Amino acid sequence: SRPTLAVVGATGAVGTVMRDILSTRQDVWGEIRLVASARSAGRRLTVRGEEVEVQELTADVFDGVDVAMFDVPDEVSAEWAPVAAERGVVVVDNSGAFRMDPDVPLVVPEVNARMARQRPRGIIANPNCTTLTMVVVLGALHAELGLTALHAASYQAASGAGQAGIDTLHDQVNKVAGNRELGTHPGDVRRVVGSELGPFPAPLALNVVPWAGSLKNDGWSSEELKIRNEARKILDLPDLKVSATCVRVPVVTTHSVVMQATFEREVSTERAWEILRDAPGVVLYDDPGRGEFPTPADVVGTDPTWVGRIRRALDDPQSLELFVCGDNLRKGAALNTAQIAELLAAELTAA
Ligand code: 11C
Repeated sequence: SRPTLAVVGATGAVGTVMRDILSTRQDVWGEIRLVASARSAGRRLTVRGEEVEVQELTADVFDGVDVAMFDVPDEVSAEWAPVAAERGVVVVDNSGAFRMDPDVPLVVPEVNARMARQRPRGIIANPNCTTLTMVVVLGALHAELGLTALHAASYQAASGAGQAGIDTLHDQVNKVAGNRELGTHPGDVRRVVGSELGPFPAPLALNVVPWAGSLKNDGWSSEELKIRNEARKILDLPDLKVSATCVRVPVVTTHSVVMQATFEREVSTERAWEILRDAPGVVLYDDPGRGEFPTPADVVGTDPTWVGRIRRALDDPQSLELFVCGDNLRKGAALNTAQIAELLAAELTAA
């Protein structure tokens, strides 16, 4: 019989995209159970065209469940993923709680699907959305060329900060819309936006904010360290040189990243095109003469990572410059989680 799936955190920004993905991908599931906090329990939500009542997150909700996808805050995953795992459920967790645990694989099916089979804690982690925006392209290039260093600058969408991020950006855009003066100086959005900054440390409408996550040692943000640690683990390159700067931009959904990737040997733009044209999960869209390069407006709502603006560095024949875009709620979160869960469903059905 088909495995039973629980979706924990079914009502958030990622949970909503998850229900859409489960309704449109090939259906490998028997029962799908929707689970959320007590506040949302009892709501009726649609998945696969059917209304399902949301159940409260309790230990008993996992009875009879084979696979559970978690999209909840770190502390909720830290508490509840082991509860589910103890009941024999395989958990695919999208929080940061377990990603760097050596007994928890961090899986991106296009790059390291085989790691999903080694899960001593019964938990598989899903990477951060900014890591996911980069790593499918990096994985394909690394397999052929040997990656030695990565410099990255992100242009992250508001929805990376969840529904509160989306709402804050829309509210601020409403405030600045049509207001060409914007205070004494043209573009002085802070005066118009006021103090309602939501989850961001500065106004986001008509602005860019070089910050995501929390402050860690020596001025690094948690998001920048996640990129480094997670890329190293997924690519199985524990000593990879990585430095990143994470920036929030006034885009609703789809993260973009500028990457400078350095390899063991000389590279060419043509070789990179050749590799990326055939890479699973990647769309090569790179013809600036015809205005062809990815932008969030084109990429939002799609599954692959899009890559363009590929150039060999003028001063280093071993380095490439690239621009990638990926829908942070799809491949960056719900889709990758669903892909991992599908690997498990195939394993369970074959057993
Ligand atoms: C953001 N990438 O855009 C973050 C959100 O570790 O899963 C996801 C945080 C995480 O704000």
